Amino acid sequence: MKKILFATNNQNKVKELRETLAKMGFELLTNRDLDNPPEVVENGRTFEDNAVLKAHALATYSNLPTIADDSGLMVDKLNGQPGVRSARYAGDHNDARNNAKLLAELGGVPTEKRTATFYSTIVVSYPGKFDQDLIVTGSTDGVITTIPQGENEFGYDPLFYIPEKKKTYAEMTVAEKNEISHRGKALKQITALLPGWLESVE
Ligand code: ITT
Repeated sequence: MKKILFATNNQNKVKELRETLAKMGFELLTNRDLDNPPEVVENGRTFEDNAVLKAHALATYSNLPTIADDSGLMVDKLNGQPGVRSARYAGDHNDARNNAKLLAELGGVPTEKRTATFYSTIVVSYPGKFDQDLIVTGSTDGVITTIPQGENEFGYDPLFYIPEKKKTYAEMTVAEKNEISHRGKALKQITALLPGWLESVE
C-alpha cells in the first residue's frame, strides 16, 4: 500500500478520511505516526493559507505526499465568525467552550437568522513540488441550534443542523456525514483527482 500522510492532530478528521483513502489503496499516516512532528502556526488569512502551511511543513518533514484540511464555521449573523479562528474561538481547541460561546453570541437570535456555512479546504502536496499543490474545497449550509443535539463530540457538530436531513452533524454516522458535509464534498473531489495528480507529480 502507498503511504500518504494526513497532516493533522485531529482524530475526528482522520475518522472521516481513513476509509475512503484505504479503498483507494493508501495507508493513511497522521502526525501521531511521526517522531516529533513540527507544530505549525496557523496564522494564515484563509482556510487555503492554513491548509497549505500544514501540508508544506509536514510534507517537508516526512518526505511523503501530504494531505491537510483546514476548516471552520462561518455564521452569517456573526459576519462570518468564527471562520478561520474556529479552533481557537473561545480557547485553544476547547470544543465545549467554543460551543458555549457560539450559543451565547447567538442568544435570542431566531432560527431563521441562525444560518451558517461550514467550509473545508483540502490541500495535497508532494515533497519538492509545492508549485503543483492539489487544492479542493467543500461547503455545506446549515442552521445553528439553540441546544447541542447528538452524541458525536467533534467540534461544532452538535450545533450544526441540516434541515434537509432533520439532524445535526452529531446525529449522523461518519458515512451519513460524509455524504453531505463540507469535508465529505472536498473528499469526493480528492477521490476523483488524486490518482491522476500523483502520476503527474511523481
Ligand atoms: P488540524 O490538526 O487538522 O489543524 P484542528 O482541529 O486544529 O486540526 P482546524 O485548524 O482546521 O483543525 O480547525 C477547525 C476547527 O473547526 C476544529 O477545531 C473544529 O472545532 C471545527 N471543525 C472543523 N470541521 C468540523 C466538523 O466537521 N465538525 C465539527 N467541527 C469542525
